[in-house]
Amino acid sequence: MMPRAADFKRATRAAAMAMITAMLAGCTETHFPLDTLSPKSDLTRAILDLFKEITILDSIVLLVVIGAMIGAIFIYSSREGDPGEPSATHSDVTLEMLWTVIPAIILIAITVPTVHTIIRTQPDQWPADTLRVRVIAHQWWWEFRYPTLGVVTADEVHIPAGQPIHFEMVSEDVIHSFFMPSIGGKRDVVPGQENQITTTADTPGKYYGQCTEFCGASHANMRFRVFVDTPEAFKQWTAHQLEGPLKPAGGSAAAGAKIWADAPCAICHTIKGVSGFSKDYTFGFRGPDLTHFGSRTTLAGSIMDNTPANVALWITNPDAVKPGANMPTLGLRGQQLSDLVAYLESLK
Ligand code: HEC
Ligand SMILES: [Cu+2]
Repeated sequence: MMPRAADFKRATRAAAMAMITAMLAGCTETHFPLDTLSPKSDLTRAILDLFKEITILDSIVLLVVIGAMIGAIFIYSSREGDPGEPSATHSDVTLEMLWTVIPAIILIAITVPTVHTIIRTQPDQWPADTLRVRVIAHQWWWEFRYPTLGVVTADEVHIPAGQPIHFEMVSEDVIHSFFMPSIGGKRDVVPGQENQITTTADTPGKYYGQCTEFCGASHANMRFRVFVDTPEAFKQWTAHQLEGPLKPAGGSAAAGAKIWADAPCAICHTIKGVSGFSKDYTFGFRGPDLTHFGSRTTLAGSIMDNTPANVALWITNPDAVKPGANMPTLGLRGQQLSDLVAYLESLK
């Protein structure tokens, strides 16, 4: 049976409502956290202010143009009884000047604040108390190094609120893009070049980030978290990260430490003071530093929560969790696997 027109109308209305609801849901922080409309730093506030200025300006232009068009339809339409074709105006220098000069003024009004914001948010010099964070992009995870503090971590970057942060970004392989909408906007990370973002986060909390330049099979699985800490919490976090790894007292974790010592994991992973490279060795580093792996909330490019079950799943078959992952399947199973997981999770 053919649906009646009324049914069709109702269905269309329901679909439109569903779409509007879905779009509005996109504005909430919890469901769709990569939201550029909730700035939490000086840089992202400046970008949002610019966006608002330009949107207001554009809306005024839109209203004027639509208004003029509707007005013209009512005022200048031909009426019944009008004689023949309307006359054509061949040239009107005043009009032509006007519609050249007005758009030029509008473009200048957009360009000046845009260039001003770009310059303001990419300073050549930054305050003396700026904290440097080196961001190294890898297929498909993010390494974070704090050259002045000596901390190395992966996929979860901690920064103190209220202090300027200078992210200096390099890539180990292909082009990636570092996108943390609430804290630092977006910038490409290009091999052989160092790009930067300087930003001061102002609100402690957990924020989300994502690689936004297609970089291969697991591009979509290359996420990260930004933890904006209070200055005290950041100090504590730093002090803790600088400590050596915790030594398991006994039980499954201690058995796991022995498995770690014999397994080939250390070819690619550092656990400071246990295995890995000398501290001068900075490149060719193939996997995340695991010295404090247990203190991270997520793993593998922040695509999973850091739970023993997920870590076991990861080690059993990284490629199944994350297509193309640059970690091999090493055939650990059963008790061996659960001991190793207990050891990694004990590395708080
Ligand atoms: C050939 C290098 C290589 C070897 C060997 C290797 N891994 Fe990995 N591992 C990686 C890479 C690369 C990643 C990051 C993958 C990603 O997120 O895309 C990783 C990620 C991890 C993670 C998640 C870390 C995080 O913070 O996200 C854990 C845990 C881990 N490996 C454990 C192990 C264990 C245990 C072994 C030994 C059984 C091992 N790895 C052997 C390369 C390796
Ligand atoms: Cu990427």
